[in-house]
Amino acid sequence: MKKLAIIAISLLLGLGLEAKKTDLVLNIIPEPQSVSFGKGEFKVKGANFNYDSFLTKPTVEAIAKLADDIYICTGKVNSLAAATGVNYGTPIESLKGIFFLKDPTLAPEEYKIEVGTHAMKVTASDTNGFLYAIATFRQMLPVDVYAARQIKDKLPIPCCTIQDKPRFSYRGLELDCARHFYSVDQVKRLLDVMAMYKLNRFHWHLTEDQGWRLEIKKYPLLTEIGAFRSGTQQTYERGKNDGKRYGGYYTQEQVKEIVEYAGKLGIIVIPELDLPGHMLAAMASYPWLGCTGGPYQVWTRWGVSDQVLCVGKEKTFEFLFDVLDEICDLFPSEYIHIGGDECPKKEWDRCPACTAKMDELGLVSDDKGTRGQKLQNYVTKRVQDYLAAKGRKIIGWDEILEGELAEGATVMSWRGTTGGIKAAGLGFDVIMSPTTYCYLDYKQGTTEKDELAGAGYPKKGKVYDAKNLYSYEPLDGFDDASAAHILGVQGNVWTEYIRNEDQLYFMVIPRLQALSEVQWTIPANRNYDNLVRKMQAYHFKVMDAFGYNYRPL
Ligand code: TNX
Repeated sequence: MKKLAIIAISLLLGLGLEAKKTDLVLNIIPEPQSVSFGKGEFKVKGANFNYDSFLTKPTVEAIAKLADDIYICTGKVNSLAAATGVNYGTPIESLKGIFFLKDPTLAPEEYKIEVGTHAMKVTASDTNGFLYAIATFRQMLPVDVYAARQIKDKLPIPCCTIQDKPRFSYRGLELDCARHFYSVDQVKRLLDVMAMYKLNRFHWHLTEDQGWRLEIKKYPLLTEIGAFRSGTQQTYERGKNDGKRYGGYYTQEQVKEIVEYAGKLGIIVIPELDLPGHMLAAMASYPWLGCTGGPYQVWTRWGVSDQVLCVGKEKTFEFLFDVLDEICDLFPSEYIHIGGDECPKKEWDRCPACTAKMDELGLVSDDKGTRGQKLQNYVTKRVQDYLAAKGRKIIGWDEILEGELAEGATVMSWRGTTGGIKAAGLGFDVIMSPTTYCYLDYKQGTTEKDELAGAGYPKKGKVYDAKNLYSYEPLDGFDDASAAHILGVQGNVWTEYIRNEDQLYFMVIPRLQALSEVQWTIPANRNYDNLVRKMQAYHFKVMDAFGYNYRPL
């Protein structure tokens, strides 16, 4: 009898242990580089937070925010204090509480989390490393912590060691705030969700044919006139618009606020001044910027305009340099995006000033490129040199590669991957953002909602959903030498058909999470089914808690 009882008890215990084992799944997105589990768990509720004196202010602020959120959730204070007498080398066995300690031997953005039964030890060498450790830490806590809902739980975290670092250093998302305008608070909300998934570059598309969104003190008409259009194309029909005035812009103060906000989240804001095409809003404000002198109108339709900047006139360059001066004062980013995409050369070919410029420069059409393309090369080079003198580098869409591109430029490959492969082969750094995978404005399916918010461009039948994005392998097609030039991957959110936040997040989530694993996770750890599981088990609930819309999987 006794024997039987013992067998039964051990069986039960055994089953219990089995159940515990299957509990040991984390829901972290992007999937970390390595996770190994130990025995037991650490209880976060009421644990003291300690940080060493080497941490930066944003790191300490992020730690304090985490402690606050846990307090709201558990009702028990997690005191915050300077750690004394310990450093990153102190073994976890001799720690009690939660420790944030700088480990200078770790790479930029790398972090490590050790969880023992009595302590958690978090180490990194820089601010971003700690921010990512904290992002991961949060994802090991119940969704309620995000929602700041009281749960009176002990908040157990399984004992484990996580070692993590990004695969690519440039992990971007672009938002087009020109086709549709997003307020300061709305931009901040996007930055928040980017930070949750360890993205670190916000490419801010601020100027377009359909609207100029950045206050420039020297040229006030850019926002007085250029920030507003008289109507908006609402369907896929080019000729029709709703006839309603639409617009908005960011003051320089607001821009500073966003740059600072992003900085605290570990995100660098890269502004885009799209030139010499996509400039109608500026030309409507200052008609002398165009070849014919106008009049021009802020565009009410989508597509590519033949009307582009007149680059035969010096005055146009004065304008560009003045604008870039103000941009450089506002954005500390080393990289400035200068666009360069979709610039038809028709007007240049019949403009006296532009043709005179081509002659003066001795430009001839040959197998390297047309005269027009070479004129664009000249524009790119002048802008590049101007920015270089200010210590800045340029990024341009892959059209800047046509003709001849000067050393030091970074190419953003959007028309598939060929531009990126060619550029890297020539020794240029590249950021991969191919339409085939990374265009978050492309339709994810065939429901009515997909129709409403999705761009009309992609071929019928092709579905650009999270699964398609997830299948993207950025190194495909690159040889080893060229692969070293890939700085990273970016998702683009063009907003011709994305008119509000609801549609925005329907398009962005869960493709953003899929993108984050393409950018961060090593291929061996990528698994789409696991991403779906993590989304269902945890992340959609997080999105609900924060009120982000999404497209269910
Ligand atoms: C192409 S991507 C564009 C954008 C459009 C987008 C729509 C790029 C450099 N240019 O102006 O918004 O397609 O998907």
